[in-house]
Amino acid sequence: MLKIWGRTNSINVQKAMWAVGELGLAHERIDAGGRFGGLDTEEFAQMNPNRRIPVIDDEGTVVWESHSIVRYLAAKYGAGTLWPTDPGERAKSEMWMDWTLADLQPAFIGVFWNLYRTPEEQRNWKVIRQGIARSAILFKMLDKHLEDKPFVGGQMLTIGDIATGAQLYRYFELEIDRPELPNVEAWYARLKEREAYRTHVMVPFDELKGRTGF
Ligand SMILES: N[C@@H](CCC(=O)N[C@@H](CS)C(=O)NCC(=O)O)C(=O)O
Repeated sequence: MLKIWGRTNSINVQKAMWAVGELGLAHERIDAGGRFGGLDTEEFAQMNPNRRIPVIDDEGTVVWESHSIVRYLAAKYGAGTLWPTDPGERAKSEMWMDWTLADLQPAFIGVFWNLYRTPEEQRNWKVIRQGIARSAILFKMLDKHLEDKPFVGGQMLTIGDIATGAQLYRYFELEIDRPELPNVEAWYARLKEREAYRTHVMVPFDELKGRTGF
């Protein structure tokens, strides 16, 4: 059976679990990372030398890096749905996945870590302000992209939505300034209609407040 290692309040684990949920895959999730620990064992390093979650083992195929996991699961179990089979069509989603990894997530992570996970007296306000401003620019760009389509890759939910849409819950939950994002908000409302999104992404993260240890 498919096994997934990772705590439920990790955004990168959430992407893997959202894909598992959308694809309706039988699985076993094993708590790891954060207060559960387990990343410093030799067995874990054998699976992921980078010692991070998520990691999956699908009947002997081990994959780490959340976007690689989403791609693997979608390619294997979601051809024609999460995984557009035409390379050109799929590229429309893959661009946004890679953009999320390279631009959006790094911009917002500084805000989340400094504003939420760092104790108040240690917060770096320069990083917070810069991250909020950069996230606003990037979300405005995404908003423009979503002007004429319901999902990131076009008419259907795909791997692109999973990578990018996983960011929304925290972005909209934190008390920060945000620009007007009517199309992103409409997309967020569409994602919230999905059971797999509500179950695996809209996970309370209060346990992480003031915790920089992991
Ligand atoms: N680029 C990696 C990042 C993985 C990562 O940083 N995972 C974090 C959780 S979001 C982690 O393992 N933290 C250590 C811990 O939870 O103990 C991915 O997308 O999978």
